[in-house]
Amino acid sequence: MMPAVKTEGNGSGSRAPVRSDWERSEAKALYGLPFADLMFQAQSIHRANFDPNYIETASLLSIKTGGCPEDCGYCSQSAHYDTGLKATRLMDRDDVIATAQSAKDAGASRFCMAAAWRSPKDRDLDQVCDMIAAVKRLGMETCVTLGMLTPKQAARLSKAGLDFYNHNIDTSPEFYGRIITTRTLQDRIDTLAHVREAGIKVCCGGIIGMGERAEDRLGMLVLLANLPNHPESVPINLWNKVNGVPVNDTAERPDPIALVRLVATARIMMPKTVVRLSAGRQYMTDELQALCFLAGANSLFIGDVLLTTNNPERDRDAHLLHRLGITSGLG
Ligand code: SAM
Ligand code: DTB
Ligand code: SF4
Repeated sequence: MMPAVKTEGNGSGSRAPVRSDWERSEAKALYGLPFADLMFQAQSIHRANFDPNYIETASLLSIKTGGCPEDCGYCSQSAHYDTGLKATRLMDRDDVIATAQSAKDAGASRFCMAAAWRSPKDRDLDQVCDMIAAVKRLGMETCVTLGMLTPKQAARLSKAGLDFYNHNIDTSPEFYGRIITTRTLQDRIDTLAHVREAGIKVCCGGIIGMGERAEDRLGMLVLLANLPNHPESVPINLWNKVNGVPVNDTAERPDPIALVRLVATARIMMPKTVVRLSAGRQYMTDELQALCFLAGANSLFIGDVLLTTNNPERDRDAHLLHRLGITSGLG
């Protein structure tokens, strides 16, 4: 029997199947194809759905840093570990707006505001809603990541004009419990459903390089691709080293070719999703990033810092994209 497919137009006349019934064996078979065959499939799908010579640029700001009650074993902001990070209060709205304007001037089209909360308190949400409305007035797309949300909170964010909510599944169902114990994968899936229900676009991905197996990375992609709707945006983060967190004991930098294979597999499984090469780009050569773009990655975080860790400098990114003939907010 043929698998269930949803077919969606993409505005370019080409129609690609969007499936939500991926088996892990199928993901493995794609991932294990001879490299040239995998890349050809990924590129064909990429070109049918996106301009292959354009990359989206987003900028991040930590609006409330550190002191987080969750125990995510990779994170500099968890209060469970001594990472040397100083916790801060929620930033002032005017400082956030000024930073968003600078990000826009530097070439970002989306501004992502992140807070180290398990979930927002209602009075915090008032302030974040204000920030969202103000950033939108600058003409930028907005994204926030605030932890778990109730349906009511998601509706409030939607009303404030929020475009995207970032909430990652982080890893495979099997590996998840080795990394986080204070909230379950199901908690995260519930929040994603509330975000969807409120009409906000979903940004959801995960991290590699924490000591998981290739099988876990594929399990993460299968989980993402089998959500009731594919996330509009999938960030793939390479773990950015942070001293003092448990992931240091297991972390292993993935083989660069394995990263390219993973991006290509994500592109094939989620043909209309924007795949963001997120944290960890400072460990990647220009050539590796170029291969990831060929495999279907079409979004980047720009700016010298992510939340608490480093990102490649703007000039390096601008030079790389220029050499590749890729247009973006960087010029
Ligand atoms: N506290 C909120 C939450 O976890 O939902 C939002 C902020 S949290 C920093 C957003 C995501 O950043 C995490 O889910 C994780 O995937 C990613 N992240 C955090 N620390 C990271 C690191 N050191 N390297 C790579 N990605 C990281
Ligand atoms: C995501 O997947 N990556 C971003 C964003 N969502 C919020 C965060 C990366 C954080 C890297 C570690 C840090 O700078 O603290
Ligand atoms: Fe808190 Fe988010 Fe860091 Fe987890 S990833 S410790 S929830 S800030």
